[in-house]
Amino acid sequence: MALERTLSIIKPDATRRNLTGKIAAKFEDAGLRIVASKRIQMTPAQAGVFYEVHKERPFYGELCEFMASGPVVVQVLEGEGAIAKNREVMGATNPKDAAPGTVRADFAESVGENSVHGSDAPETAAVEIAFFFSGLELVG
Ligand code: YYY
Ligand code: MG
Repeated sequence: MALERTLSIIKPDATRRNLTGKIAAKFEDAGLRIVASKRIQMTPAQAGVFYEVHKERPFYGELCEFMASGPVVVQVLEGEGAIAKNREVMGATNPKDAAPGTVRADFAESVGENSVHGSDAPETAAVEIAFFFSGLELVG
């Protein structure tokens, strides 16, 4: 398996409930290394650019408002097969379907406010990492 990097976002519902450390610990416990991390707050327009792939979906407006509703912690996670491993640690999009012990099973409030984002493929990981971080900010 290849050494990969993936983009993770700890979403506003989770930062609001002070869960940043508990969620980051799950990444580290799974063998993922946090090689970049920052806490920011997006505008709805910035969130709209990030989630542009979903712009035709009925939940797009709500999703952008939610992502801008409070601070988020954006992180780059590195490890063997990091993209799939992170998706495993996150659990299914809808917390009702998420496997026990995953971030979304333990912490997510609903399908919309589901605590974490994670890139879904090498191509999207590269685009999403570059959206938030410059090369100088990535320290392996
Ligand atoms: O990658 P992942 O976050 O697991 O799900 P996506 O299908 O990419 O959807 C992105 C984001 O949109 C999801 O995390 C919550 C929101 N969303 C929603 O509010 N309602 C849905 N039915 C599907 C997704
Ligand atoms: Mg997705």
